Amino acid sequence: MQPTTFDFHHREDEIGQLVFLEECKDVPFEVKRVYYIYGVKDGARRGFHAHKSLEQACICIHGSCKVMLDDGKERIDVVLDDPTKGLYVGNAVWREMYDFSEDAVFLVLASEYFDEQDYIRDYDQFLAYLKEKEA
Ligand code: T46
Repeated sequence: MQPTTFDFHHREDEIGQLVFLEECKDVPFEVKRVYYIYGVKDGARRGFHAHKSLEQACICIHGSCKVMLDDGKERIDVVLDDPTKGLYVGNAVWREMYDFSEDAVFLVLASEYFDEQDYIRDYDQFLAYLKEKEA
C-alpha cells in the first residue's frame, strides 16, 4: 500500500508562512468537519479504528507524529512533520496515530459530520467487514 499525500499551496514572505487548501481541489472531497488533536500524552497512541464511509486528510500543522495505516493486507507507517503536506486516509482503513511530539497539533479535514455508527472500533470486526465487502 502506498500512502496518498497532498502538497498544499505554500506562500512564504518576509513576515511568515501561509498554507492554504480548498475542498474538492486540494483534497478530493467536500469538507464537512474539521477537528484537531494536541497535548497528546507522552507515548500515547490514538485511533484504533476504521471508518465505513469517512474520508479524511490529516496534517500535522505543528510538531510531528506518525500514522499507521492498515488495509487488512498491509501496514504502512507515515511520518507527518510538515505543515504543507497532508495524508489521505480513506474509508475501510485501520488507523493508529503515535509518536506525537510534545508540541504536535494534528489537524483533520473530514468528509462527513461526526457519526459514531461509521466507526469500526474492533480489529476483528474490521477484518470481517473487509471480507464482507469483498464477497
Ligand atoms: C480518526 C482519527 C484520525 C466527537 O464527538 N466528534 C468528533 O468530530 C470527533 C473526531 C470525536 N468525537 C468524540 C468521539 C469520542 O468520544 O471525541 C471522543 C474522542 O474521539 P476518538 O477516540 O475517536 O479520537 P481518536 O483520536 O482515536 O480518532 C480521531 C477521530 O475520531 C477519527 O475519526 O480517524 O482521529
